[in-house]
Amino acid sequence: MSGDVVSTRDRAGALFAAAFGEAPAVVWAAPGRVNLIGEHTDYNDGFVLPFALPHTTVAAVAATGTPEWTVVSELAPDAPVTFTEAGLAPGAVEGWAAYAAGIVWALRDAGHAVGGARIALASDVPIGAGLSSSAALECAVLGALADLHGLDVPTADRPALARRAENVYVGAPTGILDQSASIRCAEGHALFLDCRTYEAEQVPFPLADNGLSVLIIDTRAPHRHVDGEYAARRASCEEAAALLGVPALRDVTDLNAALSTLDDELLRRRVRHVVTENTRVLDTVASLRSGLDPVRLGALLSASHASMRDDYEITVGEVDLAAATAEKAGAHGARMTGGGFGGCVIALCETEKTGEIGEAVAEAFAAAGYTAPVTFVATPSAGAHRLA
Ligand code: GAF
Repeated sequence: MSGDVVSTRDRAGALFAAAFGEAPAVVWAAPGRVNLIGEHTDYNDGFVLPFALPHTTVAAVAATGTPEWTVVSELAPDAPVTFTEAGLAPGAVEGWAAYAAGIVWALRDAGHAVGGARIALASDVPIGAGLSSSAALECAVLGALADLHGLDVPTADRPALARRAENVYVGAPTGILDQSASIRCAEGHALFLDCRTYEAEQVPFPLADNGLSVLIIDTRAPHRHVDGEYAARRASCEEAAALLGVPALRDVTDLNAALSTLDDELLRRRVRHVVTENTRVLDTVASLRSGLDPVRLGALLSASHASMRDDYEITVGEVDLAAATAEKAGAHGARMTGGGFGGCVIALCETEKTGEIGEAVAEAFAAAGYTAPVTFVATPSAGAHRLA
């Protein structure tokens, strides 16, 4: 995982030239993300606090004169996927190319006259690790096509448009977190987002100035039943909100009263996670606004992990072991990031301890018979932007 945007850009350009025999007209990059805190709160109209990774997906594009789109990826350089207007019915294109087709569909559905295009994709965002590789792809293609065809798509509208591609075209019932992070994050900052109003604040996150690092531990745990479990969590939240008579769980103001209203123990646990997680996001933002207190932030991260493990039940053995081992080895706090059921853990560490903490996790994984994890340090990076 290099995070090297120049080489990703070069690879996208070379792939474009090899596939289409010309140079691209426009090139965009969009990053993956980690969510510092605020998990499964987005679809409850709540709060999230992601930051962008230095790892990006790059989309190199050029126009065609006909309403036809051809997408090629370095994952399958010899198997470009072509679709016409007929292929723009949601679900018509499947696999990785669906995320690009979904963007064309969503743009056209929103009334934008997107002409045909050739698109080449290269990426160094780890795939299937819960770091939003799909949102990075969507947001890179969106930026590139908007510039290529001179479309007036305000930046503030882009996350919702990309989310529609994922929800309606691809059919994944996600919230607004990933696309917002990929488009709206700023270097050196975390993005405090209100997922109801889409109001956002760039919160300074001066890790290096404080001798701190966020270590990302990709547990490489295979995602298990992800789609069904994610949809089930959403359904539980909607059911609980209806029983409580509120538009969304974000509107629960008295947790104890809400818990005593609900008979179902499972719904109580789900509600407790969402409500306390929203509070943890607000506490994290309040804390960061007055400087970076690693002990306070670490405690919030660890409390978030416990809530995901015990109340929301979205962790697996690998992520629990990674978080617990990182803490034991000296991290200020650690939590799973992203949708769950595998994926990555983030650990807030003194920079000089990142190596030993990573090694401790690797040793614990070996002892448990788990696949070796991959660790790297991520600095809060820029949101989607044009490269050429
Ligand atoms: C996934 C989804 F895509 C996001 O919308 C969000 O719900 C996240 O899981 C959990 O916080 O990344």
